[in-house]
Amino acid sequence: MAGEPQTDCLFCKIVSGDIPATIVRESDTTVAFRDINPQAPTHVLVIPKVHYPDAATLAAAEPQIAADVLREAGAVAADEKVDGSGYRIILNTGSGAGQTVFHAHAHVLGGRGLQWPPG
Ligand code: DGP
Repeated sequence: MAGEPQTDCLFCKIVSGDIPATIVRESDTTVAFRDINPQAPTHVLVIPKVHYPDAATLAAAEPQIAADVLREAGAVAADEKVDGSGYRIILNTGSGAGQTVFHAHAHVLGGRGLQWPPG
């Protein structure tokens, strides 16, 4: 059922603690942890504790939790002190856009110059 933990979902297992991660922040509704394959000095993933396959689906079903994800992404940037120099929040949506884990997540990237447009 939408929103329920999925037994085959990697990020649900990080939420439950069954798979370890370097957690940098947690709120009632979200967890933020370092990406296993960082693309910048700061590369943190912010995920909702509830399972939805992507950010748009999350926002449609649980708009407050989607807002929580964005708020926490900003808080990560402040914690990491990349908010002053600029950072990027990325919501890859669909395999054609590079999404590989189908549990909604926001990438927070910073700590280096970021090119536009992204590849
Ligand atoms: P995306 O490509 O947008 O679906 O991003 C998924 C990210 O998840 C990718 O940058 C790598 C990261 N990732 C995959 N497996 C793990 C894991 O087991 N632990 C952590 N911390 N990150 C992971």
